[in-house]
Parts: sequence; structure tokens; C-alpha cells
Amino acid sequence: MTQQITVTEHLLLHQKQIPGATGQFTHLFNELILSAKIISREVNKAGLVDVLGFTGEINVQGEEVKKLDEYANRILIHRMARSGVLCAMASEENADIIEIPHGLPQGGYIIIFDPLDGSSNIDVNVNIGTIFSIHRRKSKIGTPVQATDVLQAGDEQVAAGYILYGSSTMLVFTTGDGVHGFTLDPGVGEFLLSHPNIKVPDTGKIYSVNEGYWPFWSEATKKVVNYFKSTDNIHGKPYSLRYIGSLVADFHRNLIYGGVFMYPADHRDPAKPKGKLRLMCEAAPMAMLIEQAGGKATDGNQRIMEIEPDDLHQRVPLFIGSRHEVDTISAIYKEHNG
Ligand code: P6P
Repeated sequence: MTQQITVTEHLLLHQKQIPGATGQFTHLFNELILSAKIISREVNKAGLVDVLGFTGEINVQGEEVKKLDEYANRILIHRMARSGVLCAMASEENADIIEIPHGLPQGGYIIIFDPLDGSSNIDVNVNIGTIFSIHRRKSKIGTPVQATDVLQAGDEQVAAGYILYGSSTMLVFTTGDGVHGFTLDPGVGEFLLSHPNIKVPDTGKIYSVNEGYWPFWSEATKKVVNYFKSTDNIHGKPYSLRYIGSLVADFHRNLIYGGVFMYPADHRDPAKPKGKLRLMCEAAPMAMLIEQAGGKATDGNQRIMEIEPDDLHQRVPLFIGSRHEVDTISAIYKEHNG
């Protein structure tokens, strides 16, 4: 039983270990935690909004909230802009980089987030999540923010994580020193350490992929998926297929139990030849987490964390999870592609 360590205590302990730490990072995280609590409150009553006829929260602009992912996006942008430690941010919901409004203090960090990933699942009460990735700006503070400050490879992240809104609300993140999970105690409104130093099993018995896209996959991808459906694998029997259709929920289950999540490239939509998932606000933060937990993440050819982004919303195939399964996938692609 972990002795009721709050996430703020955990962050302050981490901060003390960093020479010259200014507390900016801890402050940013505290604003993120507040955003998570606000979003959690709304997500947890989503089902009641229709039943009770409420129109939901009235937001800062006095506008009636239309959809939860728009609501989550506005909460995050509002709170992050006022953290005083950011020079820019980016959201899956916004086409361009979001600048800090003039007159508000700035700092040396950048945050990139998917405010409510999987939000289409809300109507059927399936778990959804917020995903975030934090970088340090490269250009000099006080000069205009450059695109290169935001378009940084996953290896440059200083922190990454997610909030999972499910049977309980969990905050799972890494600052490069392992992966730690905190569960929200709604009674006291605190995230308490519940999963210290999470490690993904080296192999698992679960594979997660949308098999409905079979006709649109390459022959190599079909060979990859067949590996998990055959008896000719490390376990001598087929893996179990578990696919919720909510990245944070699928990832979290595989992080704890072991296994692999796949979103391969497919040719359903010529506009999305590399699949649906975005590098900067989905694949890269999840890749930092899985590597810190002892697992792996590739696009089938290279580490996700090495990919240098050239567009804020670029998409990337994603294979992420236990070391054995991801290595096997890479070997199959390498053998097939020669
Ligand atoms: P598909 C949700 O819309 C999402 O972005 C991820 O959370 C999830 O893993 C994926 O899309 C599901 O996509 O094409 O299988 O419905």
C-alpha cells in the first residue's frame, strides 16, 4: 500500500533532485492536474447531461459548451495559457500552434495535447483520455517562438503522459525517471500514487488492432497480424484480441498486462496513407511512456522517438507495447521488405 503520496508531493520530490530547478515545471504540472480534475468532473456526468436536460458548463467566453472534447480543449488552453511557464502550445483540435495571449507571462516550455482522445466513445460510456507531451523551447526566451521549438522529435520530450477517464480517473506520466500512476480520490480531490514505477511485461498475450481494415493492409501487415492469430508464436497459441477503439484505454491495459497495440498504415483514405494516429500528440508521448516502462514503440521501421516531425499533425503507423511483440513485428516487416 503506497502511503498516500499525492502527485504534487511526488513532483516536488522529483524537483528537489534536479539541480537549479526553478519550479516552473511543477507549476505547469499543477495546472495540468487542475485541468484533469475539471475535465473528469464533466466527463463523469456526461451521461446525465442529456437525461437531466442540462446544457453542460458555461465556459469562460460565456458560450454554451457543445461537445466534451471542445470543452476539454478550451479548459486546457485556458489553464495552460495562464500557467506562465509556456511559450506556445498545440492541440489535436487546433490546426495551428496556439500562442500565449499578449500580456500573459511566458516561460520556456511547450505542451502538445490531445484534449479528449476517443471522445466518440463518450456516448457509450467507454473510457477516454487526455494525452500530453512536454518539450523545452530551443530558441532564446524573449525571441519569437519558432516552429522548430514545437516540431521536436520524441527523444526531446521532457515529460509525457495521459489522464484516463474510466471506472476511476488515473494520471499516468513520466519525466524520464520511470512511469508512475496516480488515481484520483474524488472524495478529497487529490491524485494519489497508486502505481509506482510501472513496468510493461517483456511479453504479453494481447494484441490490439482494428481487424476490420484487413482488406486495406499491405501483405507485410497481414503477415504481422497473422503472427498473433497463429499457434506459431512464442506462446504456442493465438493471442487474445482486445480492442476498445480508445487509444488511452487500449494502451493502459497493455501497459499493465503486456501485449501490443497496432495502428498500421492502410489505404482506406488516400489523405491518410500512414494511418490515423498523430505523431506529436498521440504516438510520441505514448512512445516515451512505453520506453520508460521497458517496452518499445516503432512505426514498423524505426523508433517513434527518433522521427523528426515536419508537420504538427503528421500521422504515423504505430506498433507499441511489450518488447518481444514489437521486436517480432519489426523483424517481420524487415524480412518482408528485404
Ligand atoms: P479506429 C479515437 O478516435 C482514436 O483516435 C484512438 O483513440 C483510437 O485508438 C483510434 O482512433 C481508433 O481508430 O479507426 O479503429 O476507429
